[in-house]
Amino acid sequence: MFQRITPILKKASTFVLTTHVNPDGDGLGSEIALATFLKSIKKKPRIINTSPVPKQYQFLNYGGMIEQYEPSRHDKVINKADVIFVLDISVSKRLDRMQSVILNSPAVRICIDHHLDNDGLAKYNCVDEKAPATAELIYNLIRHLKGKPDLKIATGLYTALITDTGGFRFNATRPSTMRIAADLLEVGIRPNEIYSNVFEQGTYNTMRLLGITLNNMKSECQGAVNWTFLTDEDFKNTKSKRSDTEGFVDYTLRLEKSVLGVFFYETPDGHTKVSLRSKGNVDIQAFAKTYGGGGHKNASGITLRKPFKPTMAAVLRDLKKYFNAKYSK
Ligand SMILES: [Mn+2]
Repeated sequence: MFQRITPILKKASTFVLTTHVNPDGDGLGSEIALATFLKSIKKKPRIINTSPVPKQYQFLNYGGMIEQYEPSRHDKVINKADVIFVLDISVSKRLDRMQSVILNSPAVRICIDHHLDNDGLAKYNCVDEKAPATAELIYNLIRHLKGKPDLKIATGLYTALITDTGGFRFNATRPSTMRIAADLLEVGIRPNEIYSNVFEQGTYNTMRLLGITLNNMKSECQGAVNWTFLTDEDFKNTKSKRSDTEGFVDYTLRLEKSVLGVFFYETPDGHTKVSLRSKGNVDIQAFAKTYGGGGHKNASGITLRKPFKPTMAAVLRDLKKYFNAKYSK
């Protein structure tokens, strides 16, 4: 997979790395790891993202290496880059505000990703949809280029692995994931510190918001489908941000019979965001696709520019129909 891009990388000197809107541990950890490696081989990488770095990932932002996109500051950089790496996505709309400048840049675009959808945004695609995290591919690329992870690289990759595998508990976790993690431990990372940086940064307000989320939970289809929601008012009352809800959707799968969980929230402009999770063979990516969303078989998302309450009701109605037709005995 990396054979074709190796000569391009060797020749190039300036790089732009980016990831999806509302970046997660995998997107950010992969960026930091790859940029740090590129610097070590005397290349000039810049990390430019459409969204800011969430608080719990600030520890990865060494020396403010991760920049937030501002057209006046970055359009030139993006247009002059030799190579643009798009990490952890292969659909251009998830580049959000950066979509047009990236698609119009003469740079060679390379996607490194593990998602199923691909709209041909890049000339070169290093995509392994069986990989549990983009970081696994970044690790393999660094190894392919005869690099060795240092502490920074290892911290980025380990953060990416534990966030995208849910602490190595998701089904996509495979032997190679554990071998990579073992190698990163040998570099000297501290797993407890990384875990604490990512998962133990809650605030009193986030806990109140989680309380509302749990209180709103409804169980349907004999307990197989569980869903919950947060309105704009809930965010205002708890002085919380949308990014504070990371991981909330996972609670919908914690009920004993639950195989499909949904978390809805109202966006600041009154629209609808849907996060879907499932267990085993329940494919929620296929459902998300019918609404223009995407992701993985067991973890997908949909954004709908439509008013919250009626849209939530419509999605739920269709989801129950979908579930009953395909999975109920
Ligand atoms: Mn990922």
